[in-house]
Amino acid sequence: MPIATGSDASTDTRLNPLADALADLITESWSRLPDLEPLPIDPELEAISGSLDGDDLFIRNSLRRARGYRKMHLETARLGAGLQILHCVFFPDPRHDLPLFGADVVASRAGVSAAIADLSPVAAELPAALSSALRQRPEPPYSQPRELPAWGDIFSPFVRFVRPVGPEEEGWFLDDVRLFLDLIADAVASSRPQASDDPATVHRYEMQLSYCLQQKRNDKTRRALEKAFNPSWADRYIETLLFDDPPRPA
Ligand code: BLA
Repeated sequence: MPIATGSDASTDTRLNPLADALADLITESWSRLPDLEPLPIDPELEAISGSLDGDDLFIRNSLRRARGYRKMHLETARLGAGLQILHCVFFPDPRHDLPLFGADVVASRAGVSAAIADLSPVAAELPAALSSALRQRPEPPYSQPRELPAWGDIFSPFVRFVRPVGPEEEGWFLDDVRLFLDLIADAVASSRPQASDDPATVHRYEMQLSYCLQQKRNDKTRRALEKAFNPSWADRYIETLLFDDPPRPA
């Protein structure tokens, strides 16, 4: 299977309209965060393209950091056989009492099968200001809510996990994500770091580590990557880019 990486990789990288709209929302949102900076990324992982069983295959990865967030990762991918993925995680700096933000959209030729987004806690609960804002959000009547898998105990009670049907429900999901991102922007604006050795910082670091460990139990991600590439490539990608263990706060 021919695979090109880095600057050799070029292909049509548009995705399903919901995934494209979310990618735009996320990049607009992170570009407004204070102290935004690019994070270095292995050129071999930044852009990957090739073909799989005659289908286009590509992955685009962007990495940023900002005040309060040590790593913000957006991936858009097409992994053959019509499988299209948007994957995003904002990993907080554990010195800040800020939630993880995660989103995943999986689409095939049959449409979007999974759209999930959450502000996930790194303490026993989300900060009170976030919970109270989220308790007041609209509850759109999605026709196909989905059940979380067992490893999904890392998500908050406000997680949205649906199979959105049609443009109206996709619009609701975009509104849900917009609210999550706006709440993050507000929380960043007023957040002040605690010391690296503060017990609250250490606990948030441990919670983030366990978030990564639980995400690595999602066999569906691993299998999709193994099929498009191979098991050892998939393992390296998951361990070094998607859910690498957070560095200890120092
Ligand atoms: C499900 N994720 C899936 C599925 C696939 C992928 C193929 C099955 C689709 C379905 O159940 O309808 C594949 N997701 C990928 C791949 C990447 C990816 C290859 O992100 C590559 C980067 N997953 C995440 C994040 C969240 C997440 C950040 O990476 C949530 C914040 C959630 N994906 C998630 C969940 C499921 C899923 C909860 C459903 C799992 C299940 O039902 O067992």
